[in-house]
Amino acid sequence: MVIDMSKEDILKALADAVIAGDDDEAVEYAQKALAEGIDPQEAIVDGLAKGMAVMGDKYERGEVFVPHLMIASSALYEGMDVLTPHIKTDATSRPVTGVIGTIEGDVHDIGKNLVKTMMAAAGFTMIDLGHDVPLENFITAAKENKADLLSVSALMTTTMTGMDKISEMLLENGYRDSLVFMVGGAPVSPQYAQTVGADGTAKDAANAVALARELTSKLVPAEERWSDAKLSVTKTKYKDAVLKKKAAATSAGNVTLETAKQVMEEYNKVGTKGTSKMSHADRIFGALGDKKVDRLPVYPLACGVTRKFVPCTYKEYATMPEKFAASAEAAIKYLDVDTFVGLTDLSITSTDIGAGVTMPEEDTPSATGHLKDYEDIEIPEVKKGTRIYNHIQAAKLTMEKLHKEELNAPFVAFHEGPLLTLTQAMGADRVLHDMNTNPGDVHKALDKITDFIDEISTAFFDEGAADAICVDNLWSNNVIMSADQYWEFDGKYVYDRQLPVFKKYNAPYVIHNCADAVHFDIQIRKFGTAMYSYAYYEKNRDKGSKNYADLIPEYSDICCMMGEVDPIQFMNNDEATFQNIRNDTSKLMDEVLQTLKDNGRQSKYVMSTGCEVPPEGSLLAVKAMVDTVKEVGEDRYAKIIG
Ligand code: B12
Repeated sequence: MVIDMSKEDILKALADAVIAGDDDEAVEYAQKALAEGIDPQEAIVDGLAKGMAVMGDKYERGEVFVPHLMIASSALYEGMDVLTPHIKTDATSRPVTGVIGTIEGDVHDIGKNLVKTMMAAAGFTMIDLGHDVPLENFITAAKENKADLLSVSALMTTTMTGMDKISEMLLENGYRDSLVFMVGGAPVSPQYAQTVGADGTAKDAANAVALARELTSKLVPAEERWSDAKLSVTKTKYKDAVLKKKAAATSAGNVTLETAKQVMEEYNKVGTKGTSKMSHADRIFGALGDKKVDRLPVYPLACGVTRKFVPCTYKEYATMPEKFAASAEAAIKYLDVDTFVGLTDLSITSTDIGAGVTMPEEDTPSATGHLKDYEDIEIPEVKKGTRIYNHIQAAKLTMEKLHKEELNAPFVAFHEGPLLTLTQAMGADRVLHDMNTNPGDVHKALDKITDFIDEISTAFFDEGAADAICVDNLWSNNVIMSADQYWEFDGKYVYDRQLPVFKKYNAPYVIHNCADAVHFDIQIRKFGTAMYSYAYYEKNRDKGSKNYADLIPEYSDICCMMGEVDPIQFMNNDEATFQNIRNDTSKLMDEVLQTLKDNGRQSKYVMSTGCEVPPEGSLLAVKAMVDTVKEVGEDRYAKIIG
């Protein structure tokens, strides 16, 4: 019961409720504010939002993590739900109205949610369209709400191109001058924002709010901007610009298929480049064991992209064992890579425990239909009818093909780890939130899921379906959670329950993690991981993103690292890109070899990309990387390692 509080006390209590993430208190003090006649707008801005700002600052300093922000934002919204209906609005003083969403084909929504929350805390009315939003929905929602601001988020190079289409639709419909158009997400640069004709971008939520405030403050009243007359003038004004955009977008062709054909043609004419002194298997296992090799092994994570050698669709690659195996075989044959990692998508295990999956014909399947309750999780047996069973059959077939004498390449099977499976099944925002508010249920679910994961690894081993298994333990990301929290909700399940299975089969533990600032001490040192596929983000170096120069000295006594050429550039199919890839690969190889030498190692590194090459990427670009290692690798190896 709250009584006798000054206005300042109530505002402070509202801020504290958000900081503590206490939904009930946020509601209670919001009601108290109304009862005491405090202006609801003031209660939001000087109360709730102040609390959110404190949490935002702590997040920037690395003192709290994404789950804490989510809990704080839940309290913020509870309080706002009470206060917002009481805000007096007229046409001229209405709060900034923003539409936000993550673009079609993209399920990443953590960053988008943070931007939405911070904007709401700044007093904006935010209409959230969610993730995987069809492009036209952005346009319709903007018009229906006479929006001041349209904020579009994308986390993948493959989906960010939708921003240009949204821009085109804004011009075409005559809406462009009626709102501020902002784009954002990790791959979006200020240059890209400019190219698509957006008004701006920001690297994080706090900067997004500042920019949105500045840009929307210059707008004339909504009724004026969205009047039919204004829209019709704008439509005419941009007629030429629309035609130009449409012309530029005319079919770029199927890059993956075209480049696959070219690589095959070259192979049929001249075979593969270079002479090999060692087999693929000897080279990969050599690097794993730090033995002397002829050159460093190479494998850009060209998983689904090699389906175009078959050719087959991504859906077929992800669901039909013979297509999957044929893609792997073709990768070794035509590209001459040293291994194949059997990644199709990250939603196999979550589909099997009951979640929904979207399966586009030519893109990576994604987990979309989340379960309602943790109790809805049903662990199946690894048998016919499950996606993982199918995946194991695909792996068995691949083993037969890759072990043929002329190829002799090791196959690395791939499956999701415990926390990744759970976040895919329930939704990441839900799980990250519940880790703090409802940890018991999260642990119960993880407990069940770990049994399933262990059963899967066991089945791969028993069936002889892999030379090694790579587990995606994605959530070890120090922006998203602390080392302690990672340990509690993923690490200890891996350590106590998964690793004994790998030990039983005397198999190396291999991890793939494309996050930006990983808790390597747990994932490598504590787990005793034998091989680690990592991504490096130069711009997040200050936040803890690490490269070969950090990782080899620290972990090469136990672990063979595998990274870090940026896979995003493989989307482009032009000579300048190939040259960049050649330069990056060559430079990385020299520096890695020198660092290995300086640390008394002989070969513990695989030249790779930090994450998989996008499904629509260029196979000529992949070939440029592989050929560079093959052409100069032996010489450099001999020169530096001896
Ligand atoms: C977590 C994660 C996932 C989770 C997402 C869960 C969720 N609900 O969001 C899951 C496991 C589902 C996932 C799936 C996949 N992922 Co993922 N994932 C990541 C990861 C590790 C972190 C992203 C994140 O949440 N960061 C933390 C938040 C706080 O930061 P943020 O999103 O950048 O947002 C901030 C800013 O960008 C900005 N911002 C964001 N939006 C906006 C909007 C506006 C208007 C403005 C102004 C600013 C702004 O403000 C935000 C807050 O400060 C990234 C790697 C990375 N470091 O980015 C890969 C990454 C994005 N994923 C990647 C890939 C490839 C995939 C998959 C295809 C993997 C697969 N084979 O299945 C699938 C995609 C499925 C699909 N169709 O979408 C690649 C994308 C590569 C590419 N082609 O561009 C990345 C970059 C990893 C890599 N190194 O290659 N992933």
